[in-house]
Amino acid sequence: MPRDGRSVGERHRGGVIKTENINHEFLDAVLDGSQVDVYYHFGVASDDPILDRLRGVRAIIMAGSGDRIKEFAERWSAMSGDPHIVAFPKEDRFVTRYTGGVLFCSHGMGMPSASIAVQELMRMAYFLKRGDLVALDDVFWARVGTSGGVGLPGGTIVVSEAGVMPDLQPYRLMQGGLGTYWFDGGFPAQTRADILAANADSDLSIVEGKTIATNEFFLEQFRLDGAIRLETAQTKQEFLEWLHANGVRNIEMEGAMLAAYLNSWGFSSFAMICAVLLNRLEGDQVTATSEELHRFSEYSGDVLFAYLQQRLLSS
Ligand code: R2B
Ligand code: URA
Repeated sequence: MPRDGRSVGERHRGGVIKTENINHEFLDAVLDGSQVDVYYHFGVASDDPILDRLRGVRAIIMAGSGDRIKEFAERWSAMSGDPHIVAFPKEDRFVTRYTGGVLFCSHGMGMPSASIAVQELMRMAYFLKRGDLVALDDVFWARVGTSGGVGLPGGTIVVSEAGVMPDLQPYRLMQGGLGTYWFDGGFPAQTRADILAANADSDLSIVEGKTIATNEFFLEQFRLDGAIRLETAQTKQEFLEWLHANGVRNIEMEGAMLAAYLNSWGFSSFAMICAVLLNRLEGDQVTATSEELHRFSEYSGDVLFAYLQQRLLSS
């Protein structure tokens, strides 16, 4: 993986797990039993019998809130006809449910929290699939979330084509003296096309576009209603218009990292589906009623479940 590349999506080849980016030293020791992997934030470990019930996992679905995860699991249990819902005992960090071949997990808010969930879930997926890269690549990953729209009204659904940082560059990490490690922020085009096709009959407004992931809800999203204010109405407007002109359609707080980490292993099928809560060109405060917010968030669930149904239940 280059340390100096910056393309978004260019390196996404799809269909080929990149073994060189898998931490084989650690994860293969877990497979041969010489090492137990403690998925600390989920409160389970690789020698815990509960994980045997998850071996058939075919999709890993993440959302910010634990309540959402519980609702999703109930809905999928009914749709898939699997009456059993497995819950991990620890819920103070992330809420997890497994039913009908789908693992639903909350990830909290922001990339620091979500990166912990994603890394532990990738380790768990490798373990559950016993290091079989073909089986591993057959797992579909998604984040279903909320976002601020850039020129889009509340209720619009954005299927992300790339997850980038507020400077429109992909996610990257500082590596001490080694410089900056750049990731690929693209979301696989085929998965996006399949999601749109599964929702072809939907009345919802579903668009594709780039998504900005920020490390801050107020300042990095150029809000004027934070406790601290760095922008003017004019600089905010210029920023949002610059984003829009560059193909950005929504702003949230996890997508750039999610795409980066899943691309680093080369997963071929993953997506981010976000409901827009407000049009940021028209304001900063989320003023939608709780009924509207619930409805918007159901829309993103509808888009996800139409795809899951087609992918997992129709064959
Ligand atoms: C969307 O909404 C949350 C902030 O309100 C954050 O987790 C995100 O990405
Ligand atoms: N989530 C965000 O990160 N930003 C918004 O404006 C709305 C939801």
